[in-house]
Amino acid sequence: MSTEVKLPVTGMTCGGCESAVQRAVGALPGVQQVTASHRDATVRVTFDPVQVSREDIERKIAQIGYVVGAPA
Ligand SMILES: [Cu+2]
Repeated sequence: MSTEVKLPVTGMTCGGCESAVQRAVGALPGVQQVTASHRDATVRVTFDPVQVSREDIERKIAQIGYVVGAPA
């Protein structure tokens, strides 16, 4: 079982930020693939919704200092 979401994420400014997000979200159980883009301000995540929720993923991104949601 897998589903994909594309989250708007503000605050990533370089490849290092992308790596940090990919590492943190990728470490969650049930996350299969993470692609972060600071240019597009998006994080695309493929995950098993039985093991992890979109809210869990959003919480993890916020924990490491980025803002989930479009810029104001
Ligand atoms: Cu950066």
